[in-house]
Amino acid sequence: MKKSIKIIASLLLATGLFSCNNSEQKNEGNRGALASNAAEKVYVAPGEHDEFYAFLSGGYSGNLTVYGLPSGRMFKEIPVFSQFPTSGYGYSEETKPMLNTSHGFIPWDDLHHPDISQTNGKLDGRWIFVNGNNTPRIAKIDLKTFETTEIIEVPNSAGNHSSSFVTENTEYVVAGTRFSVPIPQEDIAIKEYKGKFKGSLSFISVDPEEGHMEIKFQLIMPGFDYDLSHPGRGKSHGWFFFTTYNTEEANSLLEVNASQNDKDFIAAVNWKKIEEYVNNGGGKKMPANYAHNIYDDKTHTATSTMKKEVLVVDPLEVPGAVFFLPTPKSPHGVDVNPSGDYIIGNGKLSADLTVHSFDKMIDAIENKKYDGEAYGIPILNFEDILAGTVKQAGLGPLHTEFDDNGNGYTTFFISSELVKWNVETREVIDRQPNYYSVGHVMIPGGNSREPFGKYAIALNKITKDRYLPTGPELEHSAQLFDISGEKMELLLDFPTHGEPHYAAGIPAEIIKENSQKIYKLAENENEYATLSPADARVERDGNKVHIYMTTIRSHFTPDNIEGIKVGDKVYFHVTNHEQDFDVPHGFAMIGANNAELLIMPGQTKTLLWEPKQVGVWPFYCTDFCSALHQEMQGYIRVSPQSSNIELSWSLGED
Ligand code: K7E
Ligand code: CUA
Repeated sequence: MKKSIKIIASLLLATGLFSCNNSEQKNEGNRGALASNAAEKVYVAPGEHDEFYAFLSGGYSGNLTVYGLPSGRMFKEIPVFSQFPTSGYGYSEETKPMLNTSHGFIPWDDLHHPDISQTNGKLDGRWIFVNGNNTPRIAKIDLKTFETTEIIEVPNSAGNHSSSFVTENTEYVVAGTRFSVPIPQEDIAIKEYKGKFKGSLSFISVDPEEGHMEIKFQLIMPGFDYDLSHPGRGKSHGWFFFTTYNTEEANSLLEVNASQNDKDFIAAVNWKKIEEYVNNGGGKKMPANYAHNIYDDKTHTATSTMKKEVLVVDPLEVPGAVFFLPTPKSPHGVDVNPSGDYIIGNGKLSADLTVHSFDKMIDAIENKKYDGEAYGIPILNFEDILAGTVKQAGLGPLHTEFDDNGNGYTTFFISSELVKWNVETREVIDRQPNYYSVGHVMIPGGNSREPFGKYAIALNKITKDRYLPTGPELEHSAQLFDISGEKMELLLDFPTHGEPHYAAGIPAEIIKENSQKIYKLAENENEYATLSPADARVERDGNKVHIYMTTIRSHFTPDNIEGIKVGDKVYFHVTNHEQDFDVPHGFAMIGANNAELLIMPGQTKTLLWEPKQVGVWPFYCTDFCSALHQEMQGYIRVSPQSSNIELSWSLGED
């Protein structure tokens, strides 16, 4: 019976039947006086600023987008895992190393979960961490410059989904395998999955000053699918919780075969205990191969280093560090409330929400209230750790976020609604439909000890008729709710870019004053910087030609260059001499096999061009920088390979 319910639910998920019902509910409660009230609440007058920043994951766009709340205005797309022609990220010579991996240059990923750095459980607004789901990586974005400054690849992992959440002092950012794999990788039959494939949970330490990431250790776990994770906080600080599905360890037809067990697990990891074990010499160094890419703000240049080993820990060697909490049914999100008392399992094939008690969990561990073990890891007895369930809250719970008044907000994908409930009493307080099929919900600070419970945004999977149609492909959609009252009030729909899974929000004042306006030219340490227009020049080194170029409104120095030959590799090292906020220059060269550059004031960037045809070829500035922007141009004369025309260039003095 239970089995068949699970299968029906999974069929619903697979076929998308649920969405038809939702279409009929549209535009409810959204008219007249109500609508003008809502409009006032989201209205940010021209020239005024929003109250919150919201960072939305871009899913398969590989990037992160920045919005304002409550207006829903998009401010920026920050390139992270994807090449981005708008700024030349991943195309310029300085930023190409950011996308290096053990598989070579990977210009894309699938970005799911942004999480902002914390100090004492509060958002500190220094960095935001995001995960690459496909080729397992974690990236760090500096919230001073809004630039990606570090990417670390995660070895022994596949489908880095339970990531990239931080502990309450940003001691660690974690990563967990969604797909278990042979560790180390080897050529074995897929049907040997059970018992042979393993999962890994990686704890990546973050330097408290500079933010540099290092893999401190990897826990090698049974071959389940580790779906999501969240840190303990307050009293449960020191623990980390990971959901699992496919505890059946099936290897095909997972939509049926991984839905057999009535309960899967939340893995509870006492990372402090393992940290101590590792600090005392525990664990085993294992050969590995993974990229660690760092962007330096002074040189404006990224470097990529291949790391050759990783420290792995067998959980059985650290008794008392890892336990399984049985949780119905194929839980997706695991969320910890602000006080750290409760661990919520969002069983995606269930109608109820499971709320585990941290105190009861500790008691069950101390008194060995076990219900068997899995690969030697104790399974705690379900009834002994359960605080209670939220009954019949909706269908298909995915994720829960919290406000600062003791309420949880859970998304229900199948019944397409956001449900507010009291964490202590587990009573449902309110429910609001989502248009359509909500995934995550985000409340600024909702994954910290101090949420800002004024707004929530629901991040929806299906858009259908919410906007003017744009052909078969529609952007996803977010819905902003006012959650300051007893009932949630829908204020605004706004389209998002890519597929937003999770998001992170923060009061604007925590970061806006620190936002950098320019790079100081005098501090530019780029190897190829030209700090004075008098030093602008062209140098040949075999078939490599280095052009040391400067820009200032509205001129390139040098502008006309002769003596370049077919087959040369021409490097344009462009230094922007502007020192005013918001005056970038662009640089584009006809026939370049990459993108333009957008060079910020005081910055140097390099474009590689390999001329293939004889002729005189123009370049120009791509950013409308002054009334004479159209005049910001120059020519390169390209001669045959055999020619002996001398290198020459004009400094534009005539
Ligand atoms: Cu639920 Cu990747 Cu967080 Cu999407 S995940 S919704
Ligand atoms: Cu410089 Cu347009």
